[in-house]
Amino acid sequence: MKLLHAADLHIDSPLRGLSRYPGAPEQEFRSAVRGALHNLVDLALDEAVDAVLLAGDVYDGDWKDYRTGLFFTAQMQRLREAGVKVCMVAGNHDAQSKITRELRLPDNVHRFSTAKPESVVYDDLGLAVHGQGFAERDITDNLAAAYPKALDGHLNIGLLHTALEGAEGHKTYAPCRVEDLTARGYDYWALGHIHARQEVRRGDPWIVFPGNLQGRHARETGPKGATLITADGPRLTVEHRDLDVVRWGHAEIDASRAADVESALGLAEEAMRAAVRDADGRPLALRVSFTGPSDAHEALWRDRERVENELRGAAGELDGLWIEKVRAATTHAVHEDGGTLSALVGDLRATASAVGADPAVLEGLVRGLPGLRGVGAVVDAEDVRVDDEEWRARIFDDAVDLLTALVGGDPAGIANRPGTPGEEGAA
Ligand SMILES: [Mn+2]
Repeated sequence: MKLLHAADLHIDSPLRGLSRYPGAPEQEFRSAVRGALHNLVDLALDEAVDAVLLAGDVYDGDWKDYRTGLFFTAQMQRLREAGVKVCMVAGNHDAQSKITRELRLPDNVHRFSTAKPESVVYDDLGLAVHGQGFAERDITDNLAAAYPKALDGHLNIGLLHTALEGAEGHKTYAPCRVEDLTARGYDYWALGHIHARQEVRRGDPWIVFPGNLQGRHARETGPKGATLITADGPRLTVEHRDLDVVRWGHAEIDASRAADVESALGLAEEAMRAAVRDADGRPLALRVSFTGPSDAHEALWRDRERVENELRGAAGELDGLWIEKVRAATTHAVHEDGGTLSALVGDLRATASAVGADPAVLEGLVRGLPGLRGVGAVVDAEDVRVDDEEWRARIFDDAVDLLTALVGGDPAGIANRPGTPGEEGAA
């Protein structure tokens, strides 16, 4: 028996965080999320899988119109024609209460109840799938604890959208412990919610987050796809398959090797070529960060706009490369108190990455800023999106870069430049 496990498709989630400029591969990125679902169905058909397991957040939220639902239905129809079953649960993004439009799905698709856990048994396959969807966005209950015991003589799969014990701030999403899952006696837990692929447990039972199907912004870098499960009796072989149509990457350039802006640009172009090779023919949105103590520090900051556009120009010579953003995160090469300074900058960056890693902490921080209160009324709402997790992350990155430069650089020179922080907010 073969199964294909995917999660967090987020169909028709808006494209964010990419500044448009001539030559950027915009159309490829706009259609990428749908393209990745098409790839998932292609893989299911090529591998002749028996069932596809979708562990929540198929949709990004309520449909703008029926085309979102029609696209998904058409893909499910392709699976139906090949006799492939589909089991799906709702997650926090597509919780029952959030989706106001609905379409009937083909009869090969089973959508699990959001009221209580249930089991679907395919006796012809010897497969039992247990699951429950999200009724509301915030599910604080441990759903897994109420899942039924394993069914003898079948391959048992648990389908669940959960943050597991997760980081602080994720506890609203059906939290549970690994022991709650292992206690059910299943063979495989098909989880969703965490967008980075993670094999929580590699057997007895397997517990897997497949990661999302397609990266959607600069924090979802690297290969994305689904997990193929091959069952030979009770023995499972589990493997990741890339299904993403476009890719996101981050090139960190050690600018300590650059004496000036020109040589920093040379290093960046080298890294851009390498990143394009790694993307394996896919369009790539690349963030370029200059880091480290550098003789080019001040010039990189002063000429940020030119540096960004030089790299955009250079990207035009490489097929399908979009320069998502250029970060000047360097420090002064030499300082009278170098030891203390680099320790300070190191400490600042460590604190920042701890805060940045937790969306809930970052949200609290941004919402607490007195300057943002009522700002929507006076600034174009496109520029300030306090409710947007991705926007908050970007504005935080900008703030950390600026602070690093102020600590390590020439405070007066930088602080006096107009519009320094957050100019990317208009992206
Ligand atoms: Mn989710």
